[in-house]
Amino acid sequence: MARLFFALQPDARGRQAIACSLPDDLAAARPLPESNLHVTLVFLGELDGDQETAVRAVADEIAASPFALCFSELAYWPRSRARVLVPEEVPPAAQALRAELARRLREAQLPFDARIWHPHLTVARRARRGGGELRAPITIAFNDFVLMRSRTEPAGAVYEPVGRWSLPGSSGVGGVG
Ligand code: 2AM
Repeated sequence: MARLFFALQPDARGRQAIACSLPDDLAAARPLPESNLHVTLVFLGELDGDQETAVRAVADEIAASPFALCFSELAYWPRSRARVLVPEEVPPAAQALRAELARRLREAQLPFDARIWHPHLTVARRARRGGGELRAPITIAFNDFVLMRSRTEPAGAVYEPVGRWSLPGSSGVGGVG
């Protein structure tokens, strides 16, 4: 069994933009390591090997366009005690990617969290109210999406991409990486 979710992963340039724009004071005990930064597209949960194979087949069928997200707000979400980057707006291509994944997962009778999608990028956990503001809005281009595996280590969750699919019109690569 593996705990899996589809996500958007900022590339090196995106991670750099985030690092440059975050305030020094995040008001949080646990900033996320750069390698963990992502926007969840669809949370799947614990899947067995057959389900993971079926999920990969769903991803193979996706035809969606690349897009950019502009994060202008560093919010505090009290329920998850997280500091999160929230996009100014969700472009139609991003909504279409999420909708197509959800539709095909439903058709394949695969389990996923079907609640309304609130795209966000968590930058710190165990946070409290307060802390600094973003120095500048952050625009990140996404040319692919990934299947991420989550493992719980003593120091916190570790997320690892175990599959990558390019969005047409981009020069992304298939396979793991
Ligand atoms: P979060 O960053 O707001 O905690 C791995 O757990 C990723 O999936 C995290 O980005 C988490 O969001 C997200 N996620 C979305 N729905 C979830 C759910 N139902 N259970 C756990 N994590 C979920």
